[in-house]
Amino acid sequence: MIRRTRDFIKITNLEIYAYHGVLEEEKQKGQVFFVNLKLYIPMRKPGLSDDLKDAVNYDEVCTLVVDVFTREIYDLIEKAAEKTVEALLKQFPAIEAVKMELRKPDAPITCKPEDVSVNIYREWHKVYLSIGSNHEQALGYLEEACKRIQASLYVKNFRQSAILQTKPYGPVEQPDFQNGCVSFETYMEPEELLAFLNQIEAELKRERVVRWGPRTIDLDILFYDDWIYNSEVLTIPHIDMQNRMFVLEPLFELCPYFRHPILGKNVEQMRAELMQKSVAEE
Ligand code: A4P
Ligand code: MG
Repeated sequence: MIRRTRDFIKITNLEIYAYHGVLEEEKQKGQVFFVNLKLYIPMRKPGLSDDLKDAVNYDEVCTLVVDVFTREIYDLIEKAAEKTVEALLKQFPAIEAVKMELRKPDAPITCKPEDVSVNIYREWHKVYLSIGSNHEQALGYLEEACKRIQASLYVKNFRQSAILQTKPYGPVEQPDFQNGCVSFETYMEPEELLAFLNQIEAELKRERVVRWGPRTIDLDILFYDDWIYNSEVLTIPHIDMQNRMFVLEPLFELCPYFRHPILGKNVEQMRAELMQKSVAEE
């Protein structure tokens, strides 16, 4: 179970005059918005040290919110809220998650509710990927893929395992692979992350000629926090990771004690079991 802090800073009704809205009139005349924020930040350390450098400065938080909120004009308050939260998560690494309510009390609507607001919650998720290539320039492709992942605005704390040369797994005869694992934090949603990785694969001109066949780059999602996620396009944890030494070996370097949320075994145990199995089969 991934545990996040329950400590938070609360900012109530920060009033900002801005020009977001679908109607031309809203863009011209502007109106008042109110921002409510809950910033989830572990506060034990500043609580003990009494030192501002251990804390998130809420004056800086408010200044950033006003700046982001007034720098550009958006049709939707959903977008204005998203941009604000993204800036906070990026600018203040100590923030683990943000809850934001954006109120637009004078929204031009026919019936007159007391208030209208959008409410969003965003948090950093810990992700593990398997990366592999068996192209002639495998190492170059892996390096380039890692660079592109790290360059994303939505990624922080990127780590990479050693790259290992591995024998091809599966029924197709093909050259050896170079495999590794990476971990990072992101607030991309699972399918958004998949689309982001697919785009990197496409940009690196992956040739999908034969299933399991030679490829320039393959980026598979192993874990996304401790989520169990199943859809038509995505299965998390990766469906076959426990049977692949080329996954478990580099993953062991990054997170030996991370527990598979379905199998209930950590990476060290899965790796040991697979080793025993392959010895028994020899
Ligand atoms: N998909 C579902 N779940 C996931 C997930 N957790 N992460 C879907 C990523 N993708 C996921 O995969 C096909 C579709 O799976 C994706 O479009 C996505 O919607 P793909 O990577 O696009 O196609 P593929 O790689 O040709 O097929 P497949 O079945 O994913 O192959 P694998 O399982 O990736 O195996 N031997 C060694 N030593 N090292 C290797 O790296 N790799 C493979 C490929 C075979 N043998 C290998 C290695
Ligand atoms: Mg794949």
